[in-house]
Amino acid sequence: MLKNMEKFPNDFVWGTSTSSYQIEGAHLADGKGPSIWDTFTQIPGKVANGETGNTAADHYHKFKEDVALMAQMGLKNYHLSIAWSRVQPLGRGDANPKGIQFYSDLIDELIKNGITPWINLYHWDIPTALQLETDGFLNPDIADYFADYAELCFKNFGDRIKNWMTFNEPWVFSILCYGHGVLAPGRVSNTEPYIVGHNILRSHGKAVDVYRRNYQKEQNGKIGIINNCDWREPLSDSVEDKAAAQRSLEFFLGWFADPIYLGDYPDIMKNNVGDRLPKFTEEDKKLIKGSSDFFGINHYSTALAENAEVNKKYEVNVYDNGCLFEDERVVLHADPTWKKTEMGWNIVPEGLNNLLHWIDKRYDHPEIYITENGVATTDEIIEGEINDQTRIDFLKGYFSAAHQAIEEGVNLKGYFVWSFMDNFEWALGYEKRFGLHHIDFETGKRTPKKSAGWFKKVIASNSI
Ligand code: PNW
Repeated sequence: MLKNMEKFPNDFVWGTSTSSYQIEGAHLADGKGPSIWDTFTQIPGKVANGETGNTAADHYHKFKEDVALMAQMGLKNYHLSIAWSRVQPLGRGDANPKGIQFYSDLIDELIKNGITPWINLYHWDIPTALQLETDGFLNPDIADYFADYAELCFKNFGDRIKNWMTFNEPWVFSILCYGHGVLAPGRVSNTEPYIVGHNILRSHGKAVDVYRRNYQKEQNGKIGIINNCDWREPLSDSVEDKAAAQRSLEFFLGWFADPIYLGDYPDIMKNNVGDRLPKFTEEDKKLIKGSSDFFGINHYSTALAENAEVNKKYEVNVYDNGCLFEDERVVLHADPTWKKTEMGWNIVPEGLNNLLHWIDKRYDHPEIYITENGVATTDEIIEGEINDQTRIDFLKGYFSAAHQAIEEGVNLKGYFVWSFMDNFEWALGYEKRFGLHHIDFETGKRTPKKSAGWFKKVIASNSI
């Protein structure tokens, strides 16, 4: 027998993930306000081939067809995000009844098909009006606006939602959106990422407080946040490189998870970032510490970490997942034997196992959900079929690493594959396909890939 068939625990949650701007389209339909992605995609040069999410996979109009495809593959859990500007077009003030109706109908359709919705409130698409009028996440007042928006969602959907997530990947929204400027709103700064990150944590804390005080008891759900982190292996056995790997993990994940689980930013960040790292007030700390019922983690890759000599110039590739290089002082490398995905990301399944253990130890054995993991592949339709064996192999490797972590005692409760369907891959447009379902972006036609059939069997047998 193979390693006892790699059976997962009976209550293990298998699911898939998507996000609003990447799939919905209908960008100004039925009273929706523009978000910063609607604005950003209009700036020439920001997105590959000048593409936009104006139509995307047109999920807004095709959601029933999509839910039917989910049911067809035996999916029991689906993680989606709500577009803030669809339910509250200006980011504050009046709600948009048609936007609320859309998500309400989608939730009902999922439940009717035996699929549990997991809802993330923010996947990088703040309403443009709020951004322009208040500076969005640079302004501390965002915590109040976000908590109001969150409450609107708890009120309207909370009777049917048991799993809430406040933010997807604060690290990306801080570093790639405000540090390197490759994603909306495209700002480049070495100060703003820390302010934005700080205000995300404060907004998260406030929204969780509203939920816990006014809704959690009655609605009987859980609430948390989704962080992302790749694994860091030291480049060599030297003390310096080992410290570099640890430092890199603290800058990547510790930045957001330490305040929530340990009460403040990692010391290494306070040291290296100095005055540019904001400080929490006692009131902030009270709201943030202990504010996650589970640990959501998105994981895609691994890199080797080398200690950087201060003042030496290095090439920094943003999609290599560096932080702000001069603060982190780590240079990333790849082992030449590693295979890479279409994104250029290293495929290293044991990195997931290592990361899960790191989280387990540092944050005292939390309940963990992998809220995203997946791979971009070149998918060709041949006689109506898409044989994405590379995706299956990738997922097999990572599922197996997750299984090993569970056997070794990590409290991993679930795994969501990114993504249910091909979608708008941000600055890279439509070329990078992460879906278990192929989308023809010209016609809107959906085709399950071979990996969808394979994942169906994993779900049904609860084993790899
Ligand atoms: C995640 N990085 O983004 C997002 O949550 C998804 O919206 C996205 O489609 C998916 O991963 C695939 O890219 C990331 O550079 C983007 O480290 C960039 C990085 C990580 C995650």
